[in-house]
Amino acid sequence: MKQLYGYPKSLHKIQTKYCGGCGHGVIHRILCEIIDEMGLREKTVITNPVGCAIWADLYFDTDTVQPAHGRTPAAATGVKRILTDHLVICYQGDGDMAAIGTAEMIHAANRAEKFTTIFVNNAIYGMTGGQMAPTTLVGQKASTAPYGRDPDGMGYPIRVAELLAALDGARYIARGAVNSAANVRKTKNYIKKAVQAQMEGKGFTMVEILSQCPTNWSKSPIDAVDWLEKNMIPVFPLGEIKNTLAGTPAGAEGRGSSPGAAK
Ligand SMILES: Cc1ncc(C[n+]2csc(CCOP(=O)(O)OP(=O)(O)O)c2C)c(N)n1
Ligand SMILES: [Mg+2]
Repeated sequence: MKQLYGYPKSLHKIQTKYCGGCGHGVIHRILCEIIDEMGLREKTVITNPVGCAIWADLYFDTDTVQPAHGRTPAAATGVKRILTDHLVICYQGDGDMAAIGTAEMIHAANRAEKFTTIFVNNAIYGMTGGQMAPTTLVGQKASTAPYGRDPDGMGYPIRVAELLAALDGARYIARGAVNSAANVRKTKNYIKKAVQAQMEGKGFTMVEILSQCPTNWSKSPIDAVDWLEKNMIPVFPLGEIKNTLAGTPAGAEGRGSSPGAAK
């Protein structure tokens, strides 16, 4: 009982600032459960994004860093390279990661930086009032796409997990969702695998998480979880997209102990 309904030690017991039905709070919770289960609270640094999770340091009872918009992978790189035995979590939204921070994310993954990215894909800029994000679905309305996203001129939703999986430095890439209890459990397992891989010194790890934003989707929390299931999952399929944790990283063959080879 205590395990189910108690508070993880790594999560501050404060009133949430997130809107009703928002997925960020659930994601914070499962991340904190993992940090507690692995006994890593005193060794964790979380780099917050600019976005709705900018207040993450209010919730996480761990060390945190607040970099500029999209620059969390650069900050996480610096922290992890100095504190090599620490768990470093790079927490980002879709605007933060896949728009303004595209360069940082791609190069951090390509350099096989040994931190774990939690990428919260709610298909919208939540904090700033519902502008179109790189992950907004075709036809989905946003304040900057009032008639829906039209690929002619606005492009297509970016599948970040698949994009990063193409890079040799990325060792573990998975996509989960927090729209149902079953998906929350699976997502927690993905994060746990990524965290374990990081603590074993493997290369870049990322879990993309499809997450509800009822406020900016103009939906009730119940309708939002249904909408995610019916509309987002077909575009962003769930599961492990890449897992080279057991074997030799693709592209690393023959490079021996070259500093470029992802471990
Ligand atoms: C340099 C800079 N440009 C723009 C902004 C405005 N801004 C704040 S949050 C945000 C987008 C956040 O969206 P996302 O990363 O998807 O996070 P969410 O709120 O949806 O969780 C933007 C554009 C900013 N704070 N700094
Ligand atoms: Mg977003």
